[in-house]
Amino acid sequence: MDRVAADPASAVSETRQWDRLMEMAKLGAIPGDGVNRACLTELDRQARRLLIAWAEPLGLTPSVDVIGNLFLRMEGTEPALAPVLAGSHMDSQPNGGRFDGIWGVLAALEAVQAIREAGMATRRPIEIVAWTNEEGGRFAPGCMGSMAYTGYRPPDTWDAVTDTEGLTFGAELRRQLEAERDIPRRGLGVVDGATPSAYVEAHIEQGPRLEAEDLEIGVVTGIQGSRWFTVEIHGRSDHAGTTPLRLRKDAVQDMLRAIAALNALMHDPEDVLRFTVARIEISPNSSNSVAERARFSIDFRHPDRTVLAERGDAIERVVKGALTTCSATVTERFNADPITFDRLVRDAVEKAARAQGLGTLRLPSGAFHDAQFLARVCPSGMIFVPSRGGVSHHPSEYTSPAHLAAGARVLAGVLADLADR
Ligand code: HGY
Ligand code: MN
Ligand code: MN
Repeated sequence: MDRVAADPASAVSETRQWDRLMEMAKLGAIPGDGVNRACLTELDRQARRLLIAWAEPLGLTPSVDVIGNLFLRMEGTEPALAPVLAGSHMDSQPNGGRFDGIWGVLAALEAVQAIREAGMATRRPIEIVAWTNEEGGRFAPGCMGSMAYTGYRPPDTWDAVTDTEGLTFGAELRRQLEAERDIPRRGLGVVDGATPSAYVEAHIEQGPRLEAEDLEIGVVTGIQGSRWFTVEIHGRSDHAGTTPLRLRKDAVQDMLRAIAALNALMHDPEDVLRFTVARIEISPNSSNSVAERARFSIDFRHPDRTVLAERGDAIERVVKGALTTCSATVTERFNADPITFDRLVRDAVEKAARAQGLGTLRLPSGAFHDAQFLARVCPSGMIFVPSRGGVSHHPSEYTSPAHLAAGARVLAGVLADLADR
């Protein structure tokens, strides 16, 4: 077919993409149009099988690596060339929406299908990827699949991490790999010498800016840094009725003092810094026994690596300085530097959006993504589409079929462009 005439964007189907998204949203559906589909669960495995069932008839070949990242490869005319990678994650938050992550995977499928239906054969192979455990909701931290794939952390780093049922990541990963033993295995990306030529991730904005400025496409300039910690306060369990306060080692009371001190450390009048405590576990968690242990999560983010270093490194000192009767252990779980995306992909996104006559906005991402780690090993970038009301990590998360189709059209144009360079 005449290559000039081939226009993959015009072969993108809004309906097909939307129908697939709604089909996927049934797997883990929760009230309010939400989704709860944690990584390495039966629901996750059903979603992966559904994706493969849509991809194989297109001639895409599935494979899985040692940490469960799932790949669907469309061969290029020059198979030996490094592939262009496109995708996102399929796992959701426990009280999540129908679009976070999964749209990026289905947009990649839609874009590759459109490239084929436009009769294009790209030089480079294109691989669609679904990363393992981007959210970190069931097993903290997030981005385990992309951190392992890029060599940022060894794949067995998190084997002993447990979920709220006490199941370990390592055991649940082995269960998943066993359940998918029929899917061909592959090496671990960059670690095993297979660095992609570029990576593109389509994702909902999860913020208000595109909608507020009535623009369809976000050309993502970079991602702010994130640091996650677990703080464990150790006290002593006592009888709530008989133990005088002066004799108590109350882990909850000291936790409150520690969080108040951290709020002071993290105070930012410009409201750029993000500090969140959202997961608290108390033991023995009984109303008439003084708490002997209080464990809480810290999610700390900022675009400036100096702020991340200075305030993040002060957390342990500030926590321990706030305690009156208990002791504490502070463990860092996740540390992702702020990154700036490469001009190559950024400009390709801008060019593809302009070719569609779409309005673009250059903006950084407040959320982290697997692209944050791919950016360390190859030219990477992201395409945002508007989120209604800027809402995400909530069942009411919504992006219109038209905006999602526009995003897939841009992704198709970017992939066709990069896969021919
Ligand atoms: O937490 C994040 O930034 C991502 O949405 N998982
Ligand atoms: Mn996401
Ligand atoms: Mn998310």
